[in-house]
Amino acid sequence: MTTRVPSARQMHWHEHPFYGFVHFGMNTFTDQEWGSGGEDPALFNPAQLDCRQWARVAKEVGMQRLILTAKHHDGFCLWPSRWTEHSVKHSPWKGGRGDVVAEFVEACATEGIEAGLYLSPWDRNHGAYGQPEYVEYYHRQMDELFGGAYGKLYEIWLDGANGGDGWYGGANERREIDRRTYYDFPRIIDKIRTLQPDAVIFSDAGPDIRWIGNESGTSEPACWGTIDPSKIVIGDADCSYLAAGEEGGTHWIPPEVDVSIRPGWFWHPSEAPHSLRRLISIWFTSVGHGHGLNLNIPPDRSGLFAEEDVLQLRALRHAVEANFRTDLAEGAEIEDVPDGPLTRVVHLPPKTRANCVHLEEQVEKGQHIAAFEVDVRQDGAWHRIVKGGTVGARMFVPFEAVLAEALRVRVTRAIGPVTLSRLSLYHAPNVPL
Ligand code: FUL
Repeated sequence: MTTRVPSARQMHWHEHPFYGFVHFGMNTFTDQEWGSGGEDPALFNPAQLDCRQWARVAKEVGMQRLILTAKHHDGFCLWPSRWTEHSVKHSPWKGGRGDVVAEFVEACATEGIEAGLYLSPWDRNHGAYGQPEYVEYYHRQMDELFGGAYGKLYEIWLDGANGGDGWYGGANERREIDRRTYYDFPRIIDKIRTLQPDAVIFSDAGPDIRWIGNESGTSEPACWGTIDPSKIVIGDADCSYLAAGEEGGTHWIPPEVDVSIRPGWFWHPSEAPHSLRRLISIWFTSVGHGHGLNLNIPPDRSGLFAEEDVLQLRALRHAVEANFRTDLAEGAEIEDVPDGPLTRVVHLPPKTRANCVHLEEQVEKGQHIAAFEVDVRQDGAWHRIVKGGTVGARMFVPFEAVLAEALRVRVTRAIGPVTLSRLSLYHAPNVPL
């Protein structure tokens, strides 16, 4: 079996590329991004917490999945872990008898979306952080969360961040770990595979999906789903390698674009959601480039998605729907002409107005297109409008609107047999130009 094509688990993920991150926890109440770990659990008190609202909104706007920060770097656990006192069980929320993770997975199941969890390896609360004992603690927490008590999970998000200083049981010091060896990621990944075989595992290096290399929602138009994971140290990755992938890389580990709808990952009273224009642009450089879009919506202190965030999500959904309602290539005469690895012509009604082409390769058979060009024919003459790089699972290419009588896609370089399984054309009202 070749490792250069998607597994069934990865294909499922490719088919559902839009999902949401939920950064929620102690930081929501302390107005921080990275809590030190010494925060008082008494501060956690979301008076109206309603995971059903999160799941309902996600479902309504077309997200397939939500991923909750069960534990962020500050170590505060949103479930009553047996292995620490730094959790919801010492908070006033529900008199210390609540379990946000349980409510979250149940809400996702009720709304018919998939649940995933983030469990930060870096823990600024734990006194043994940096010692082998902490790694065993992390394993016990994986057993609690992934071992079946919370049901089936669909994505496990392994964070690479490791900033050094923290509270660490009151020591208040800087602790360095060896990023290559301390966590023993292969052992962590084996455990997740055993406990949650259907979950895609995210980290800088996969094994299922990789980081795109930035948190701003952007990506390059040329990008390979393949990389060589042995070249990556989780938490110390070469971001440009992650962004480009590797032509002929050894393993299919496509990128996830993770980005927040607001400047921060956690909710802050002074921040507002990004403009619709920015969100549309993020959509094009994530879903539109064949990657996953993990769009973070941070619940506020009441425990709900903020109304202004919900309005932006709905606006994004409507903008995307309006863009791709009518495929101008549907029903058109398609002709393959013998020129290069593949040249396909779409004959259109005269003066068809278009500004976006949508291509897909059948990645089950491998990603092979390395360069392509799009031309239009006007009054009998061909004009090039776009030069592209890779195609992969999905590639939306926006361009200045043109009037055309035919459109031609020419694959100019390929590293294997070309299968253009989709060629659609739109006149999209919301393109980022
Ligand atoms: C990073 C973390 O340091 C941020 O706080 C956030 O959780 C982001 C998704 O991942 O590594």
